[in-house]
Amino acid sequence: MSEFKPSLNHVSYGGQFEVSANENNINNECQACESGSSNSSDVKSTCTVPPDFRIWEEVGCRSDSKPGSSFKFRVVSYNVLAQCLLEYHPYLYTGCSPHNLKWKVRAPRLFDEIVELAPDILCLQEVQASHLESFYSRFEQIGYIGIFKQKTGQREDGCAIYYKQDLFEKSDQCSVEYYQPGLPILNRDNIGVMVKLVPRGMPFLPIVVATTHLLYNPKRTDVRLAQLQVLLAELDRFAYNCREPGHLPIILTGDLNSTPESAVIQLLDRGYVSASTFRDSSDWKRIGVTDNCQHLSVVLDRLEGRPSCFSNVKIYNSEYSKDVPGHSPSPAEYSVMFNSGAIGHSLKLVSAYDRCKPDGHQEASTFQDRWVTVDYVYYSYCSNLNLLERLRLPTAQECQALGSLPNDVYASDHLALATLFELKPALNHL
Ligand code: KL2
Repeated sequence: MSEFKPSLNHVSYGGQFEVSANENNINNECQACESGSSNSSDVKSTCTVPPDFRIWEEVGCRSDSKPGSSFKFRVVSYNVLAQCLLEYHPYLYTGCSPHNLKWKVRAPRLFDEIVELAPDILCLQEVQASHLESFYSRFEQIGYIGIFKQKTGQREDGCAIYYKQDLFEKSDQCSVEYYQPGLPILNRDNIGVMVKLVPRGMPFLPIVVATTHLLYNPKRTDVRLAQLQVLLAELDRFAYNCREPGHLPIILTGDLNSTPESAVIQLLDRGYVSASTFRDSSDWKRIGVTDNCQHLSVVLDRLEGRPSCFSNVKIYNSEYSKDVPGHSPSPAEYSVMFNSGAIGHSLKLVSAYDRCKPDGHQEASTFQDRWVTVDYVYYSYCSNLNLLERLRLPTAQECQALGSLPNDVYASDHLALATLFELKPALNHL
């Protein structure tokens, strides 16, 4: 697809960073830093982060694999706060030291924060397109390959996925535009991006990694749910393994701008949500996306044993829209698939984070009127993929110690999510 930027690995880094040791320090101890305010008085940091604020915690079952028989990799998802958005909404950051808001200060801190997390796959939201060459190419210089998809319309930021070149080979990629002309519920410029990665040394077990940044407007859960529906339909198609029918292991990350109790998260967690008030079925018939978050053409092709990679996908600007003669089902004939009053999906996803600690305290990844979780890592609940560890998220209460984000420890207004996965060969590949 034309808007899909080419791989960034050939873009040379041309940015300049004035990195002082102070700016570079991302340890959990806050340093006093100089205020950039006009009176240039020294402002002592108000952020006192406890040492166990963000520790790696073991999750569920430990690896029972023999050494060498499984593949372990880290996935990070991070909304890095586009500088242009920070500057469009300065009223959101009045509690921050002006020094901590400068891109010149935030960029090297973001870099160090991410390097410290050592992701093998890095999913980013709010990547400013104009910073790709001057900043993000630094990741290519240290061994990552990146793909980037800019939001549509006049939006200056987008989502990117970087992966370690020595660990993975990309076999396919796909971007998803949620904007669908003539559909009021899909009239916003958000996007998603996904990539099929083959671990080197485990070529028989590709994984699909997707990331997205859904609409912010707190009143428009209906739009976010519709955006997710389109993303899930594309994931269902993209992650399907025609050779061994079923989906490849999926890792879906992003800033969903949705709290755990929202309809968006209910759909992901439970696999269905009641949605009669959110839908106009004629819109969905027009783009051929069913109540089960699948392309109608893909469903019918699979039922009839045709490879769904050639299905006649109807969404606007799909990289996979194909005009396949004779393969164009009429949604009118399948009304029942668009009028059930509920939305479901069959991808069997589970969240890497619990959102609620065992003692009942809620986790938080950002501040939106209150400390809340809006960032997620989901993964396929399947025998091949295991979650081993995650970087602990603080509780909303613990976040009080952060003051306002970005601060002198965390360079964005979100906290990064970080996970360690293990991929094991299926029984028939042992
Ligand atoms: O919530 V965000 O920040 O994931 O951290 O996603 C959006 C918001 C991002 C992209 O649209 O820009 C921020 N008030 C507060 N924040 C806003 C607003 C707004 N009116 N509009 C956009 N954003």
